[in-house]
Amino acid sequence: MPDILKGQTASQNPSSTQAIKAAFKKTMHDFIGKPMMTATPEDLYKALAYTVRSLLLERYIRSVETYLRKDVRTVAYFSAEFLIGPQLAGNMLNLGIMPQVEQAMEELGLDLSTLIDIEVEPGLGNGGLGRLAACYLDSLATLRIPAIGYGLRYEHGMFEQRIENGWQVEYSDNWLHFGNPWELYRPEVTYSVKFGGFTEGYRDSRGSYRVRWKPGMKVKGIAYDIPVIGYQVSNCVLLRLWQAEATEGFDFQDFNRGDFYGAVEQKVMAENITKVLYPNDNTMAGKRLRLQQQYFMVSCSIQDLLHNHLVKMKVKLTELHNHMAAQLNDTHPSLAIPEMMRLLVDHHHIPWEPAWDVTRQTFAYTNHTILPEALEKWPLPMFSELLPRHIEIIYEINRRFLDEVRIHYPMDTERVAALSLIDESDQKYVRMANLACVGSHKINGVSRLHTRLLENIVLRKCHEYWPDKIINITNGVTPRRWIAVSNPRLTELVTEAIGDGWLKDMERLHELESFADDAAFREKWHRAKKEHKNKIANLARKNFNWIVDPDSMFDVQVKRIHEYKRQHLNCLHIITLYWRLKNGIDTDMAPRTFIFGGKAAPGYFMAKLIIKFITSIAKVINSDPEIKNKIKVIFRPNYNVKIGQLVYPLADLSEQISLAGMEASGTGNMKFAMNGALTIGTLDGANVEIREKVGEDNFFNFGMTAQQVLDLKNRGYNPYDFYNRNDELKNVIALIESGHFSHGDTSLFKPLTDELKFNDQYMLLADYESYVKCQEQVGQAYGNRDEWTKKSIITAARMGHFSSDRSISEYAKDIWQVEPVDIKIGG
Ligand code: 26W
Repeated sequence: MPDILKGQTASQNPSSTQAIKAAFKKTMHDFIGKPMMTATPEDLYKALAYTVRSLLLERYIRSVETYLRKDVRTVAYFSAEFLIGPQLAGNMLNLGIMPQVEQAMEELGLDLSTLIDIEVEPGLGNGGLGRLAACYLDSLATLRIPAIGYGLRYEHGMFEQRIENGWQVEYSDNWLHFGNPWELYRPEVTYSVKFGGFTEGYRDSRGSYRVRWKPGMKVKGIAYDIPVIGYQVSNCVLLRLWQAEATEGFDFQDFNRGDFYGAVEQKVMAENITKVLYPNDNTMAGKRLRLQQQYFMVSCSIQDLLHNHLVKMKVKLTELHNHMAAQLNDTHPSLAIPEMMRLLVDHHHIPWEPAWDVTRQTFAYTNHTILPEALEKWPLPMFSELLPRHIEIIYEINRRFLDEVRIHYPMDTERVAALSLIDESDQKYVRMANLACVGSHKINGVSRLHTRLLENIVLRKCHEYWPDKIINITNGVTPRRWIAVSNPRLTELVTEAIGDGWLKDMERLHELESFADDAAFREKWHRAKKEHKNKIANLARKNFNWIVDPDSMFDVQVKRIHEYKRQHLNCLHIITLYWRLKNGIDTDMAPRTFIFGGKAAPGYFMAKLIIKFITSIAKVINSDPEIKNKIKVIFRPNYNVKIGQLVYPLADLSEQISLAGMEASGTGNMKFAMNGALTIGTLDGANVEIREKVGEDNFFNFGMTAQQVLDLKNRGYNPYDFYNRNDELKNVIALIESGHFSHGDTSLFKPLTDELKFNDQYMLLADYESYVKCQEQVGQAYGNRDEWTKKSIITAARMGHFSSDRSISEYAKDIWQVEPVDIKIGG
């Protein structure tokens, strides 16, 4: 027997150290095909990934078998983004093999954490919405709910951000360069997707009138499957991502005619569809390719669903809603509704009414934003040209719906116009949110405040028409990735204190509360954070040559850069402190390190200027000898899931300072707090509920409430009044205007200061004073280390509610009506 196979037969248990070691060697041999001595770090990572994947697949295959055999009710989660992050560590944790793998690697002379670090993450999402989808897959699997996530396999994910001369510069992301060991290529799972052309009516053999779509172009969608395993269960869910390919390699007729370029043109066009993720977060661009992406994803997915139910499970399509539930992650996949109607009516010849009943009972829609610029609407001419059959179906849905509305509200043309799927106020548009609302049986917001704003403002008319349709399900995040994987020190400490049940039942973190009064425990808690800060400070020095003091307070704001999130309010505070120190005020302040991270949409001028602003004040302040290291400002480039895992555990203070009423929920706020950071925040999104849970004493609240924001807007907001009234604010803005942070250039930040003084859409000046005062309280509180640690422990202990397991249980009960299914392994 070859040497590499020996260990494997010696051990019965495939998860034992010896078996893992043997499997690793065999993978090196079979899949990498190199002797260990010539293996690159990527080779070693990949060999381990395949080794772990093989254990995963055993459970995945058993899950699929069970689901098919039992014909279980399944959830289909539709999302244009799945920001799953690196897979290796999470998979090992959920499989419960971390210690054995570590040991096995050690015996092979390899360091596990170095291997984990090599993984390139798939950046298949922008921010909150994409990451939420990923947390939900982890919870679906952990709660043993049969599920499939449908999305797109973008060849280039979120761009890589570099900072050059203080500005953001975008580089294309090439996450597939070394291959993706977690995915299974499924060329046999392929569907054809049509675009353009025209429709025509005809009579079928029974004389019924039908419509047929003659497309102008066809594209192939190919499945790539990524199994996702739950924590300490054998259940797996599937993430199925579609990639676009040309129907033929290229057109041989063109080729033979000598038109080499024409021959590949179609291929290039088709394959463009899944080329790149649109890097816009909360802004609608109205680009044709984006609409193509959305339809491509939805068409492949619905065809796949119908195929699986009809062919594999022999379900009658009029019964489909009894066998599955489909969730739309925002409106990006809402074309699923007319696509389902098209397939049921045109292809399966189901009459309109029953088809509509099935469709509506199948879909539910989650709204993630109330920013008007993010609400998707497609210009009618573009939409009709690309999807001629779908526009007819949408018109038919609309006609029937509005007839119904007119019966309930005769003569109320304003209401009819507001509910219509077509915006006719100026140029015509298809309104995707209205489509999603009409075609769904439930609509949910993502925090209590957000849901209330949906009911009262954004979807008011819809709420009046269907008073029971809108519900709230507050977001959550998975404690497996965001505590256990990111923060092993804290995890160990918590587990030592209360056992390991909390990772599956996060409410059990409450048991930690009594430890807040235990001085020895507080010391350990403080040390866990401190050690992490030390480690990152060392890394920062090594990798970026940044000098940071681990004894200073780490004050962190990481998230997409957007005016409504108000990173520049944070900057105004930093400059206030700087101004005070320069003027001999507050010289005994506790030292602070301000850490920023986040990407700006490439076309969003103000957001990019905010990045330049942060890096510019960093440059001036960090090198000012008078500041004596009291303040350090750092912008960590290329913020992503991996960096998030490093950052959440090290924060002392979490900045959640959006203008109240703007942030639908926020999920970073949860990740910080469950790692023991205290929050400074407005009463926005889920902050409201976090504060309620952790207690007012453990949350630094400032600023206007959403109601006060509305009232002030209604009274007429004039930022200049606030500017005039506050001398310190005037000094701060004058300092920026003087060119102090821009080498004397007084024009660089003028767009920023002018916006604040004369328009201030996100009301920074109105909240400035309250923010600065609140920060003073934070500073004082940090001075009392023991009290701070107590608050930190209590905060983490009370965050159980924000586990995505709780969110998913609510979806399962209130929307999907699905039950857990047991998967048995090895028997
Ligand atoms: C059409 C362009 C576009 C792209 C992305 C519009 C809207 C989006 C997303 C909905 C933006 C997003 O990620 N929203 C965030 O969703 C999170 C998960 O629910 C919330 O926690 C955040 O508050 C919300 O901004």
